[in-house]
This record gives sequence, C-alpha cells and structure tokens, in this order.
Amino acid sequence: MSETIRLTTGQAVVRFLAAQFSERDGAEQRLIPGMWGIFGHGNVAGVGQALLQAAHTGEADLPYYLARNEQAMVHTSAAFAKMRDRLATFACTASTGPGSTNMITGAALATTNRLPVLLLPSDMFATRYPDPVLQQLEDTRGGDVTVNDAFRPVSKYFDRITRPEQLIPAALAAMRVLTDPAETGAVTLCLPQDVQAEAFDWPVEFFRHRVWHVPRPAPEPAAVARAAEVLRTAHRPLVVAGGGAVYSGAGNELAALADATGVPVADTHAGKGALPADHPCAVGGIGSTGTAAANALAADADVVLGIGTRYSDFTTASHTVFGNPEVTFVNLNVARLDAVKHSAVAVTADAREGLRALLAELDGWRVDDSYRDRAGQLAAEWRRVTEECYSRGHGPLPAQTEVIGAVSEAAGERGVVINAAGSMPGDLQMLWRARDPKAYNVEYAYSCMGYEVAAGVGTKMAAADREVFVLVGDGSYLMLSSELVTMISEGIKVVIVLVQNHGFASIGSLSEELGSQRFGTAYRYRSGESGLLDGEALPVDLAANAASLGATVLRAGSVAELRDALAEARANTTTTVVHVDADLFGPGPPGSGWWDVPVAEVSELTSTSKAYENYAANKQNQRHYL
Ligand SMILES: Cc1ncc(C[n+]2csc(CCOP(=O)(O)OP(=O)(O)O)c2C)c(N)n1
Ligand SMILES: [Mg+2]
Repeated sequence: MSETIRLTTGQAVVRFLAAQFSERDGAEQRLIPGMWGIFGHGNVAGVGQALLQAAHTGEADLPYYLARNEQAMVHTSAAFAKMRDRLATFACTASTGPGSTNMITGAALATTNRLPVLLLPSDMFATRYPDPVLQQLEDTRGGDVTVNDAFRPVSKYFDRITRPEQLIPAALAAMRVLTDPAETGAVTLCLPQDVQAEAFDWPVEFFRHRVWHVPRPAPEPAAVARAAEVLRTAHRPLVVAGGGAVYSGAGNELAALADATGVPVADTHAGKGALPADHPCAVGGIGSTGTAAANALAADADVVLGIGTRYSDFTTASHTVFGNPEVTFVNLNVARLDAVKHSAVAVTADAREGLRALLAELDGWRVDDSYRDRAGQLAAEWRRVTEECYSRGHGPLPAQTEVIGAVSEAAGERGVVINAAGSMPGDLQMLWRARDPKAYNVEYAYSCMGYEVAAGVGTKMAAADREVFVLVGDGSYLMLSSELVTMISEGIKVVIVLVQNHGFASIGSLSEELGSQRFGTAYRYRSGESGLLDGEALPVDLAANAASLGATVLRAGSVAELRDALAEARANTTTTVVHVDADLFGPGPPGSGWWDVPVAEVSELTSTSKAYENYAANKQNQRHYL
C-alpha cells in the first residue's frame, strides 16, 4: 500500500493545485499561482477552510485573492493567462448558485479566446439530503441537473466531483486540458458542498511536484512541403498573424520570415504585436476594422498565410476582405479546427515550429520588389492617417482617436493597453502601434463589456514591471468596474482611462449605419415628449464614482489636460482613473471593411429601407473560400 494522507476534498484541491507547474522551452513556472474567489455557502467551509489552513500551516502555497464579482475574477484570470502566453492561470472558487453561474460569461470569454482558466463552482449536496437548499434550482426532469450544467457548453472540460476520489482523475484531466495549446479554454470542476468538506485517504503521490510540459507540435514535413509549394507560386502573398503567433512566442520567426521574403504582415487583435508595428513589413490590422493598407493588400492577395488565426468575421470582414477570386489559403495553426478553415493547405503545428520549417523550405523565395514597395507605401500612408487621427484638433470635445493618441504616447515603449468592447477596439485595431507581442491585450473574440477593469488586475499581476493602461468606455465601466476596489486592496497599480461619452458610440454609429437611427444607444432621461430615451443628459459622474471606490481620480476635459493627467497617473503609485470626456459622434478613423449585421428586409422606415439596399449590395461581395 502506498502512503496516504487524510484530507478533505477541499484541502486536496488546494494542495494539488499548489504543486502544478508548466514548462516550455526549459522555463518552469507555477501553472496555478493562486486562487480567486468569493465565499458563500458552498465554498466557505470547504475550499475556504482549505485555503485558510494552507495559509496558516504553509502546507500548500496557494495565495487567496478576494474578487468583488465572480464574472470579473474569471476575466482577471483570462487576462493573466493571456499575458503569460497561456502557461499560467488562476483557479476561481465560487459559492453555490448565483456565485457560480456568475462565472459562466467569464468561462465563455476564456473558451472563445482559447485562454485557460480553472473554475471551481460549488455545487448542490451530493447526498441531496437537505434539498432544496438555498439557491438551488430544482429540475423536474432529473435529480442530477444543477445550474452548473450551464457551464458545459462553455467549458473545454467539465466534471462534477460527487465522491472525493473522483478528484484524482478529474484534476489530472483538468491540467491536461489547461496546458494543451489546441484544446485549452475554461475548465470546470464542480464541487458539491458536502464533498468539499468530506475526508478521504489520498495517495501522497497525487500531491507531488508535477510538471506539465506544454507541447510544441512539430509540423508534418509533407504538409510543410505542400504549404511552401503554394507560397512559392504567390505573387501577392499576405500573412495574417493571429493570437497563436503571440502565444507560441513566434515573433522572431515571423520577423525572420518577413525579412527573408518581404511578405507583408497584417494582424488580428489577438495577434497584434507579433510583428512589431515599426517593422518594415507590418501593415497593421486587417478586416472590418482593418487599416486601408492591410485591406487593400487583402483585396488582391493570391495566397494568404494565416498563422494562429481563427478567422473571425472581423478578420475576414465577414468573408469579404479577400477579394481575389483565385485566393488560396495556407494556414499554420496548432488547432486543426482553425488550420483547415477556408479550404486551406493546412499545417497543423505550433506556430514557431511551423514557421521554422516553412522558412527552411522557402529558402531563396522572395516577393517582387515592386510588391514589397507597394506594401511599404500603403503602410506609410496609413502611418500618416494615424498621425492625423491622433492629432485632429476636434472640438469642443476631443475625438476618441485623439484620446488613443495621447494614451499611446503615455504608454511609450513598454506600456500595455487593455480593452474589449465598444468603439475603442476598432479604433485600436486601426491605430494602436504595438511595439511587442505583449503590448496589446484587447479581448475581441467575446468582446465582453466589463472585461477591461478586471483584466487590468490580471495583466498587472502577470507583468508587474510594465505600466498597464485600461481603456474603458462609460458603458463598460457601468457594467463591471467593481475590481477597482480589488486593485486598491491588493495594491495593484494600473492607469484606467475612462472615456465618457454618455452612451454607446459603437452601437450608436452601427445603429445609424443600419438605419436604426441610434435608437436606445445614448444614456439619457426618458423624454416626456417623445416617450423615448432622448431627453436631457443624465447627472452621472463616473469620476466621483471611481473616487468613492478608493481610486485616485484625475479629470481631463481636453487632449492637453489628458496628456498632463496621464503623466501624473504614470507617476502615481496607486491605481489612478483618468476621466476624459469624448465626442459620442466620433470622428473615427477612416474605415475600409464591412461587417455583416443583418438589416430588416421590410420596413416602414426610410432609414431602414435605405440601409437594407446598402446591406444587400454589400452582401454581393460575400463568399465562401472553397
Ligand atoms: C456584456 C456585453 N453586453 C452587450 C454588448 C454589446 N455592446 C457592444 S459595444 C456596446 C456599448 C459599449 O458602450 P461603451 O462602453 O460606453 O463604449 P462606446 O461604444 O461608447 O465606445 C454594447 C452594448 C457587449 N459587447 N457585451
Ligand atoms: Mg460610451
């Protein structure tokens, strides 16, 4: 008989997680360096007791962090994982019922973005003795259904630990999925509250130091040969660099490919900075909110080399950005799901390994000088447009692009920018110059309002030596700004730039474009006359709100004031909110991409009928890549 140790399931979870490490390229780090949580019945005396005991006895090193909202703590963990190239993340414990289901949006965000997070929702009694307990949803269809089943479709691994010993295979499976670059996402282990407190004799080997080697799958030589053969025929190739290029740490290889071949490189949100913006081959963001440079090259490209991209609709401009009828795709991706998209010649492999193999196979191949020069000119022209957007002198309120210009200046060489939803992701995709692969943490897969402030916490924890700039719209701030308090209590310093435009600049302009006249997109009083939400401005003061939560707050009414405030915020040692007013109506950067959002086919409104004509015309350009 092997040696055993008697612990509760909660204590075993804590001890196990503290012993897990990830390794890639010889560098080992804690896979789960801590646990976020909010206690309630379900986890307070189970996992909660275990964390307390660990802190007291030192038997396991798993710091506990108290979040203010369960959704937010999952965002914090996802942002941390993103910053750590998916080699580390946090665990999140929540109480039964609402505490747990609050994490579902966070789980969906993590899985959509292919970011690892470990969720430990508490669950109903395994014995079912006292049912129905507070916060239990009774299901007439089956006794084993709980609200936590709603995690299943948003989790890459889901399990419910109804007996202590089930934790052993479940915990090992959870670590496998978290550290699998092709499979990773939210991993959910539901912990019934009685099981958390139940004792069991665990084999001590379960708690040994365990290293999860994060694989770099090598490409099949035949696939590399097929890919190189297609690329060698290309006259107007274009690289689309996605998140996979960043997470794999393929920056040097991507630069080597660009240097050796002169191929222009466009990027997605997740891929921004994989090739630094100042590289001669960088042409910026592609797609619906892409630069004119990247989109013009995409329109003609005969071969597209997608590296680590999922080809979301924003990347493909809803299947319209690649306009060449003969366009062929070559995809390098660790996930076969993405590698085969658009009927591509697929290389299923780690981005760095795949690029190395491709580089060798492409020896001697270069794009024509004329094509390289054209790409260079387009990129230079876009740099000029960017400068214009950064310094428009718009008034009386600043344009958001000027706010972004000032933040970009303040961010300097090492600043990290965070954003997720609203009109800013599009502006950033067009205008932000990411100087390195970790400079840009914009979550634009789930584009979840409320990510920003919470992500500031995780990003700063992952990269304490970098200044973190959270750009957040008033709508997003109103939805989820609670982690400001967490920043204060944990002494986590970030600069939050709160862009106040009293509503949805993004959906407002989209609504207008689609013939819906900005209906319901401004934060205003309901008007007695119209009966609509188009009355007077509201007496909302989000700067006062942030100050009330303990942040240092600076107000800026102009770009000049914003610059000064950002300099002061940088110099501060505690979280500082810079509140800046901006024009709800733009102007934004010049767009060149379409986004498919269906318009009413029949309507009583002229604005809608006009928009429908436009929609139907754009629809003509949409195609499958077969
Ligand atoms: C959780 C969530 N709900 C709804 C949306 C849809 N949505 C996208 S942007 C937006 C408005 C964002 O407003 P704000 O944060 O003020 O940014 P702005 O558009 O003004 O730049 C909404 C409602 C979303 N992305 N996420
Ligand atoms: Mg707004």
